[in-house]
Amino acid sequence: MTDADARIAALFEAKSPRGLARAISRAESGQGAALMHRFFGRTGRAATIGLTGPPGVGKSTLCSGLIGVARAQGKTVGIVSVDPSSPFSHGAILGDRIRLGEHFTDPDVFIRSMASRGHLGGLAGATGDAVAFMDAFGLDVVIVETVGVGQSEIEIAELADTTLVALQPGSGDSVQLLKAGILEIADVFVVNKADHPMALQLQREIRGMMEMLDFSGWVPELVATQARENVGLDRLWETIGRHEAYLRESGELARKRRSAFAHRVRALVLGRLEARIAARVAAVAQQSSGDPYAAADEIAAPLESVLPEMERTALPEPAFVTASVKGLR
Ligand SMILES: Nc1nc2c(ncn2[C@@H]2O[C@H](COP(=O)(O)OP(=O)(O)OP(=O)(O)O)[C@@H](O)[C@H]2O)c(=O)[nH]1
Ligand SMILES: [Mg+2]
Repeated sequence: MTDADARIAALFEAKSPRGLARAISRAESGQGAALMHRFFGRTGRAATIGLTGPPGVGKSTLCSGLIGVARAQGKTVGIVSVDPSSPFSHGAILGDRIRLGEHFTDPDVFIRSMASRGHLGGLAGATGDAVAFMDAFGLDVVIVETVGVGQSEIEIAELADTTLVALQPGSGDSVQLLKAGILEIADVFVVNKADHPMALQLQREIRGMMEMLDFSGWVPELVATQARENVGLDRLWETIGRHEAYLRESGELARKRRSAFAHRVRALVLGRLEARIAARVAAVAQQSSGDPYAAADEIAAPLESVLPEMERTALPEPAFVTASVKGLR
């Protein structure tokens, strides 16, 4: 452990939020390994909640509401707000400062905005580390907010115990949801902006789509909220609590966390390999006159000889996918 890490670790031990903030910064710059070795053993206590949904649906406002409910119960809260599309997060930080207003000055609420692009292991790397450090620090609840733009919401479902998918009425074709694979990852659907005239219609559409699926175990619940007016947040919190209880009682929690662990390991390993082969891929692509398979062989064959026992096996089904389309299986 370097001197810098030792100083951070001492602050962290002393429960200083600066220690936590710096540990996350180390992880963001790809240098969090030593601190993670030190503190990972303390993780596993926090309830982790992923909150995803399209831009502007009200995720930050919902976060603010959930913080309010959790704080009223005396729980400490960590928020990781991820912008998966940008290497910079200044805009996101300013936006969240407005939405999360009062909570910014609460010493029992720790808020961190981060960009995830370009970090080792992508979202799973940087965000996963931030969640783990908050958990090890002793925060009771950790919420990860991320804009749903393709892969990011799937990643959140891999990492969090409970995944909330927020949707807003009147935003268009519900078939988009099906195609985006969002139905399969939601433990709880949040129809926010329930004051909107199309809100009931959206709830009907979600229920209609759920009828086309078979669920093994937990059946996603639907909660309508008006985050800006603080309506429905208690119910949402109760629903999250029910899902957590279900995970614990069914033994699903342990399975899910093992799967999350594997996901992070895979992302870190692939991230390291990617960094090492990037230059070679570019060089081979420049020179190659053959097809992509031949070019890939040129790079991968030496690696495969180092990992001789590596067999082609099907990737395991992620633990968070518990729904299947009726009639397909
Ligand atoms: N009408 C209505 N507006 C709401 C409600 N909840 C939030 N809003 C508004 O929706 C806008 C977006 O809210 P945010 O909480 O920033 O949404 P977000 O999903 O975090 O947005 P990004 O992080 O930019 O993707 C704000 O103007 C909120 O005041 C609600 O229940 N009803
Ligand atoms: Mg937001």
